[in-house]
Amino acid sequence: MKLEQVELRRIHLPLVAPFRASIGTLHHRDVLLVHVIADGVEGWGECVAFGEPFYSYEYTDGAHDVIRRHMLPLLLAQREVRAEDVIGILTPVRGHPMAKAAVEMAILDAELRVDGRSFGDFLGATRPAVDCGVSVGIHERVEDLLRTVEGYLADGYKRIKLKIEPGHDVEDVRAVREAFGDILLQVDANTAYTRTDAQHLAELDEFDLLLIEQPLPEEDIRGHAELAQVVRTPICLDESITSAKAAEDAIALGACSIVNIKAGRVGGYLEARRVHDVCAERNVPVWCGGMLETGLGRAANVALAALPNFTLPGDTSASGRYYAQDIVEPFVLDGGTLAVPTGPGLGVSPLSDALEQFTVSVELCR
Ligand code: OSB
Ligand code: MG
Repeated sequence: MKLEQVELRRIHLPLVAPFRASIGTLHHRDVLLVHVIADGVEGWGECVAFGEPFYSYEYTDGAHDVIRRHMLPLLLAQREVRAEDVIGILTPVRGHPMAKAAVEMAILDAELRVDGRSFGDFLGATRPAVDCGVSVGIHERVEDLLRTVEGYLADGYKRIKLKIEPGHDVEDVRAVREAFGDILLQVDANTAYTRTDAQHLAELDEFDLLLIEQPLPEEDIRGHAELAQVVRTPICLDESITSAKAAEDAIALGACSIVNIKAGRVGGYLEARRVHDVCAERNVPVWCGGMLETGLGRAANVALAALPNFTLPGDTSASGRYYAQDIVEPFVLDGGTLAVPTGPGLGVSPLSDALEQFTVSVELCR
């Protein structure tokens, strides 16, 4: 398709409650949306980078700048652009996977709308709905943590993930395990530990967690492999898995036995599908991570999570877990699951009133 026009729209969405992880606390999402017009149809992409570079080096202003100054000129110069060619066209730009993923997502959405095909169908979804988990931020007081978890279990979430960091780990997990019994439970450290914490992390083994996510720094593949020899809880990588190749290597080195897939982190939904395939070939289960997306990114994530090797519930929570008002029709939990959209492309479109309400700026590029 021929890219006719690209709009870079910034929105500011307040969260229903602050979300605290070892890397910092979020109070709102400062999101960049990529809105393309091509062959007379629209396409939407969501950049998952946060306002501050605390989870990844990418952050919203940086992604906006690199897309505007370095990516769009390459794409707008093409006579024809296909979604599967976007990453190749953008190879002169090093890194910036989240920015690239947002651009690819918008073009893929437009392309699929032209073809009348859904994201789920295109990616290879094999289920009409996906099991949902929820990621629970660090709470200063255990009583408050238990009240939050209780609420999510009442909502129907099928698995609880607790954010942990030194000082908020073993006792928090013990309290949740004691209060709620045999629930599916896992933890995410967002790189908060070091190799010398191996014995401490082994104290989590008694709680039969599904997995411990990204305990060590993202570069420390060898450290994770060594840790896997000391702890019995399966190690899952998030930040370290930047591509299908990285997943292949981490698995071969024994650094993880489960993988969290986030399309933004690996440079798009096409690469995310390759990560899924690499893991499936090696019998490594995957699950769909989240970046507190709006309903646009959520639609694509739910489609991805419907692929066959997504055998663990994902961080694909309902819109209401994040936002009082989403920018598309809200995703609502049904028996602990979210339905995979079936309409063309993402199968959802922004609600113009909500979009305008939260828009901070709009920039037109052509
Ligand atoms: O590591 O998965 C993560 C939120 C912010 C930064 C990093 C992470 C998270 C989550 C939330 O765990 C997942 C979600 O509900 O979207
Ligand atoms: Mg994580």
